[in-house]
Amino acid sequence: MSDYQYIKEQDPDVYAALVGEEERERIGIELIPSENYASRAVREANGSIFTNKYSEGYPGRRYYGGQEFTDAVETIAIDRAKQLFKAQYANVQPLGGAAANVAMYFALMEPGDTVLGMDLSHGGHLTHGHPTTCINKVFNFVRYKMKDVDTGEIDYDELRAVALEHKPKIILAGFSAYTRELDYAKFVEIAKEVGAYTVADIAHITGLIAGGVLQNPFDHGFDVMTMTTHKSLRGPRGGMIVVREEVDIAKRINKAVFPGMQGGPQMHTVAAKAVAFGEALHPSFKDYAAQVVKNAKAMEEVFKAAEVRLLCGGTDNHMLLADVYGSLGVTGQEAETVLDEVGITLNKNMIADEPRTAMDPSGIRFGTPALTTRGMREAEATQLAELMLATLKAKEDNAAKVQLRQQVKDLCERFPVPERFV
Ligand code: DSN
Repeated sequence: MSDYQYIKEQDPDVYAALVGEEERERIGIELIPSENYASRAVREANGSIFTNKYSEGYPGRRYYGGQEFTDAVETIAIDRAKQLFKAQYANVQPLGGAAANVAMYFALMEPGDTVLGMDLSHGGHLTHGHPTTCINKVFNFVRYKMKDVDTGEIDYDELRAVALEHKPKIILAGFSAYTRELDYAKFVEIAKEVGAYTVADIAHITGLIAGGVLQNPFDHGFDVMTMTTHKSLRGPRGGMIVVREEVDIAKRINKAVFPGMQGGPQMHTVAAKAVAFGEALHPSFKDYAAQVVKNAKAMEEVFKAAEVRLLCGGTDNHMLLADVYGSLGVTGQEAETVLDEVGITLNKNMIADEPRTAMDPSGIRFGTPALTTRGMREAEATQLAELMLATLKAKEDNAAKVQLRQQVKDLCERFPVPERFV
């Protein structure tokens, strides 16, 4: 537990919200696959004195004085990021994954140029050019999809055909709701044919790549990776861009982040990134990453045994997508709400070729990064999946839900959120 000594004395309203969130996280289980628990050390750095400092520019090239310590901490973050992702260059200043993607687009393209990315309804992300986003007014986005939504196989023939037709400047691999490994070599092969850059948005799977359980797109020749730092990597909320080897790309990325898009970097977050990257370089992080995937497989088995349809037929990573409406007659929104009632937090999600609406879709998306941080293994992941299914079946049964809430709480209390990972 944190003490929040000064906030408690000075601002009881904010104190109440902080304590409430601590308790919510303590007695409930977090299955949103993009969330995790940051260590106490990461949170100390994130709440540190660096929030006081302006430091526009990069280490050794700043616009204001007094930078000896900001330079030191940003250099540590950059060096560790390069080591984690086998990159020659890293920009640790993006405020989040969306900011990282927008900066990357402006670094590699001119307005009107084309990006070929995964369709949102098949697992892509808003920042991959959804019509509602600002970047969709600046760049042209074309799509590829899965060939078979029940195996997750990407339609690489379609991807190549769209690339040949539209001549994109960027071919983007990556997703926020997709559960299979990608054929990165194939992306590179097609990109070479049309003269496109290859970019992987690895926001969800950062920790799995850093921990060596999923492939690193750089090993297949990708040019750039964008990411968030707060998901499976267990860092502070933020973004990052890494470049495999080309100095010219790295220079353009740096200019696009600052002064192109952002002002002063948030050095407290950069310091927290440095701490988190140090934790991810620790040998124990490999075990964590491997366990995340094993736990997801354990949950997959329970859903499969219950004959609940899983998109992509299962998972290779940390997340699962279940068609709960098609299999159990419970909508994604109903599932999210009833699971919240028993202390299991996840999100409703559209399934591929969704027949319902975005606000009340057919699916749910859930994953294992946070529960694995609590030290849970296959037995607990299995138990949680069983509790989920029991809750979905007990939708209207208040007495059953009270019991299920207690079981979730008991499990959480057996596996408290750790303060330190190394
Ligand atoms: N909001 C993130 C997620 O949940 O996947 C992506 O931006």
